[in-house]
Amino acid sequence: MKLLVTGGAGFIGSNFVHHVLDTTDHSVVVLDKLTYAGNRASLDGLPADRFELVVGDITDAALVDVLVGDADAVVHYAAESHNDNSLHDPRPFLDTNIIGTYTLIEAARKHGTRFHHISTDEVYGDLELDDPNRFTEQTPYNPSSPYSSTKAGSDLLVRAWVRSFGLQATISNCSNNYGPYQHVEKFIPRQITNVLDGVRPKLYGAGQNVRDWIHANDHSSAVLTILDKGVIGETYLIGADGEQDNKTVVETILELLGQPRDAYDHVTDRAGHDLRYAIDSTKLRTELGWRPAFQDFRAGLEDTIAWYRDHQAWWRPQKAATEARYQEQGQA
Ligand code: NAD
Ligand code: TDX
Repeated sequence: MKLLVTGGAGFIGSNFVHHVLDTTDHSVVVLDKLTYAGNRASLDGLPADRFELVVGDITDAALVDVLVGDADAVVHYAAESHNDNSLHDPRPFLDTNIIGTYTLIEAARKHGTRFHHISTDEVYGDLELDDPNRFTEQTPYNPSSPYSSTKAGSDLLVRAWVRSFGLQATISNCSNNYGPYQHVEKFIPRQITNVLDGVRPKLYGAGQNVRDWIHANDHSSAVLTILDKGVIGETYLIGADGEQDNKTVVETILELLGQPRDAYDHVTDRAGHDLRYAIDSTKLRTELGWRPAFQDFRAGLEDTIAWYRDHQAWWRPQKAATEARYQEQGQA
């Protein structure tokens, strides 16, 4: 198959492109605007006969029409993805996440192209710490931030296009990813690179918030499984039973880097900060037979720390500007 991967120069998209080219015969065209979050270097060394990068915007209807018409399937990762940014400047989230998704599904409908929409568990809002339930495909939408509300909006557009226009689409909602190529604005890379720079990690509020961590490779294998065996019109939740509170994650990073476990600072909490996410991925496991390969979060974190230690040329150019932005926002 020839896959069009939007946002393939970002964190999860680039991991997916590497995974596809390593494990299948598919060829890949990436459409990416190379915003501050996109990085050409994340796609270095890929085979030129099976891979192409097109720099462009998913809201560019003429360009999207040509690329979607040329592809066997679209995997749509491109998004504005950072909650903190969405609280300070929501507009790009509306443009890319809503209008960009609309532009893509209009082209996919016109050409009859198979479409897979990548989304997040944040569309479901948050859970209490002691809630015995986790999110399922039946959980009502209840997003909290400008970011998650635009992701929820994009999911609903895809569902409506399936029902009203017969769009050949599936949707997946995944929990928090970690692994190589993640921008240093995000929680885990921010803290790893802070410690490597001799700066104390920054924990929002008391650090009791829980995230359900999954390795980016497991997200990729789940998306390939859905592309292969998913039922058109269905939504699949992707998660690997990786719940951890933020305080424990920071303490583990410090320990793995040989620092005292309490060598971090508390900073101003995020407005509207979701307390806990937790995914029940039973449907994906039982109906499509998917299993995560990374079950040991501490070992996955150790590998991720090693990657950031060994790839300073990849992240250093972004670090100072990212921390300056956090300084302005009072979260440094
Ligand atoms: P990211 O910010 O690292 O990458 C986003 C990519 O999209 C970048 O390469 C950027 O240049 C590109 N992009 C942004 N606007 C564009 C536009 N208008 N046109 C073309 N390209 C554009 O994001 P990520 O963390 O890799 O997330 C990828 C997708 O996965 C998003 O849809 C996000 O909602 C979803 N998701 C992320 C997580 C997570 O933990 N990071 C979890 C679940 C779902
Ligand atoms: O410096 C920090 N300190 C801190 O305590 C940062 C950057 C974050 N945090 C907290 C906030 C969250 O509870 O860590 C947790 C994770 O934060 P982020 O990395 O910003 O991720 P989150 O807001 O949970 O959203 C992520 O997962 C779901 C992705 O960014 C989204 O794109 C995805 O949809």
